[in-house]
Amino acid sequence: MTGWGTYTPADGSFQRVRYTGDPVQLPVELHARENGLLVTFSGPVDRAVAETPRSQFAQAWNYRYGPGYGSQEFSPHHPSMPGHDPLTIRSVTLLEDERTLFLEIPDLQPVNQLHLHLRVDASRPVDLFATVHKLAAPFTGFAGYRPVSKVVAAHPILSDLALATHSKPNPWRKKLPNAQPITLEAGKNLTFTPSSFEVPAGATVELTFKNPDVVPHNWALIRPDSLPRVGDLINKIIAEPDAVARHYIPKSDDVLVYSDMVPPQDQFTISFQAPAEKGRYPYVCTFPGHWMVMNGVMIVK
Ligand SMILES: [Cu+2]
Repeated sequence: MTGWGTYTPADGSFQRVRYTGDPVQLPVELHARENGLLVTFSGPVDRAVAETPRSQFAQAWNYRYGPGYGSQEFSPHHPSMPGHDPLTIRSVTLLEDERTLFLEIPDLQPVNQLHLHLRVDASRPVDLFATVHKLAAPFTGFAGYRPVSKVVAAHPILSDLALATHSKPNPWRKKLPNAQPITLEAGKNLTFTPSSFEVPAGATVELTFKNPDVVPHNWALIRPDSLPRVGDLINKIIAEPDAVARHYIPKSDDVLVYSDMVPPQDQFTISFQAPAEKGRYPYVCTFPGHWMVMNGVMIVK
């Protein structure tokens, strides 16, 4: 048992496992469904312990594929940020076989690493580590099932590959002469500060978007009256493997100008020509889930 992954000074080996006759409680099956996880144990599960949601814990993280060995652990929800995402377990149901638990986790998505810490009786909790490649159809065989419309995210490996092969430099990241400087910030509770500003038609604008928040945001200018259309595309974008590489910018003619996704405590400057046509041009953060509240308006006068 020396070599890769250990620091033992001498050779050793694992000789024999003998069943002592003592009760064992081990997970023997795991199935990922769109609305949660089915976990089957080798022996009967204590309903009172297992069905208490606080007995159970689930978290997830992703790795970055790269030329170096090893990877930091990244938040699946905020792909560029190190960290784990805890998963909310809405309910726990012990099925009729008294050995299978359904953990209802509406936010479950494909992830490189899923960690479950489960208590199913008075013995020691069980830790399970799995890679979730695909989600099967929702599990409906429990009281309280309610259908949810859900967009299943692209596999994290495909998103990583797209980052390495599809990333393009931002087309507006350049200096233009005689630009009117404008500074915007991500405010509290998914807002832009200011929530509107004016520019003369056709003016050259140098816009700096600052992000003092704790999650990533971006800034995208879109055509007048296109917010619902663009929002609909943003809602579906996590299913596209190159969404992260595209900074969550939807593929649409309605999007006129945009910044890259700006990590917390960072900023991004772009220069562009304001539209020649007067009007109210919405701007929006296209990070999934933000657009409905995180928007403002650039008034072209
Ligand atoms: Cu945002």
